[in-house]
Amino acid sequence: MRTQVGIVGAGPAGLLLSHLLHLQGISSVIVEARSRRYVEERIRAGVLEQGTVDLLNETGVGSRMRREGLVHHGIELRFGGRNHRIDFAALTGGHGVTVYGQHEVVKDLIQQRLADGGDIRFEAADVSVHETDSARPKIRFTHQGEVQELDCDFIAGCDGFHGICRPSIPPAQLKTYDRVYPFAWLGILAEAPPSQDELIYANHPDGFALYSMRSPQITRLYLQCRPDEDLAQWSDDRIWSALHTRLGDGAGWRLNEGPILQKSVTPMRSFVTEPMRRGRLFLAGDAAHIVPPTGAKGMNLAVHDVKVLAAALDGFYRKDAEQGLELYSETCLARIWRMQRFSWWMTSMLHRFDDKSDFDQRVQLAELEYVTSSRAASESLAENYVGLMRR
Ligand code: RFL
Ligand code: PHB
Repeated sequence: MRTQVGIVGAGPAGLLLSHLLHLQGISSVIVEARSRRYVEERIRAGVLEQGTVDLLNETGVGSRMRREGLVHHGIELRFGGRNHRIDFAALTGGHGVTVYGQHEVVKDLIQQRLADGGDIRFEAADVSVHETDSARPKIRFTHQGEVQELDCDFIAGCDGFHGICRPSIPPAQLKTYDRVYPFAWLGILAEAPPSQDELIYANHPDGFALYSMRSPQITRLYLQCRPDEDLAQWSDDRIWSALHTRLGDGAGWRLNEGPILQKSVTPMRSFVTEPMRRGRLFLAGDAAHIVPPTGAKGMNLAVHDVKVLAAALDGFYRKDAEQGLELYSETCLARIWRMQRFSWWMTSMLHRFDDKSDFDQRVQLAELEYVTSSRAASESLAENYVGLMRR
């Protein structure tokens, strides 16, 4: 089997890359470990920057997002029992974000790839990459009981943080930066109509909480918990009680309850690999970097990576120019580090750190006071959240 670009992973990065390449007349095959159903139902991110929304619209995969996505022009920060709105529209010249689940983006992309005759091998086992330093790298995998070998010009490692592409690069060739936070998020999806239109990020003495949503019928909520938290210890009642306490504004704000459809625990880390390339293997998305979800940046960064990679591959095939490929890692890393800083900062400002002193905790509150009372400070939060990249 032969293709121009072999893609490992059918998450947002792999699927969007395959779609962009198709529009440029470049062939690709996606090799995915999980089933179609599994990737379409995997609940993760929910907030799309305008740049992500624009790219999906411009490339013809935005029609359901335009109908069902919820456009938000601000968020609320709650701390000290009070509520403060950060008005993105006023602070960024009218910009906002769109709340539309990552799994919905994944569904839309899979549907479009298949309608365009795209080749996605779901449930591939024993996936491995070979000869990535040569001009003919290969992906080997087992599909429907048969061992397959895919000859490629390039391989895109879009296989997430636990994939096989990054570990295929000798560790001495990479520099990694890693920070593991001493907490995790317990996330639930509830069949309850959202209690209000905008997201709420709450810093409470018991720990962080986040109120979000997926649709007019579904609420998405998170609670800071221990990294080794045992979900069995969290009955539905305990979860609702903690959410009411942490999200309360002291002025009668009500959180709507409903049946809990899903519970999960997500560890929190910041991680970057440099460079994002080895020979003809290019890493994109979570395969190369992870941010804690507090800044809502992970999927948006994955989208940016593959936009840059698709343009670089276009330059290679149409103009025989390698410059874009050579600059790929550097171009992506400039944005990644900026969003790493923002995600780390939001995480540090909003969570409870058990190992921090009383002094540190007062400084954290002072930071929240500053962000919500100074126009310069709220503008900084707003422009990073909506994803503006002024240089
Ligand atoms: P993915 O989505 O992990 O996809 C990787 C794909 O590769 C497959 N795979 C393999 N395939 C073949 N062979 C192997 N050996 C393989 N190993 C793995 C996997 O099955 C999978 O299909 O990576 P990608 O495409 O880079 O996308 C990244 C995003 O998923 C991630 O950054 C976001 O979900 C992060 N994130 C958020 N990002 C945002 O932009 N906005 C948000 O609001 C936001 N909230 C979140 C988040 C992530 C969260 N969790 C659960 C980590 C909230 C949470 C709770
Ligand atoms: C979500 O809706 O899942 C979500 C929203 C904002 C975040 C993280 C996750 O910062």
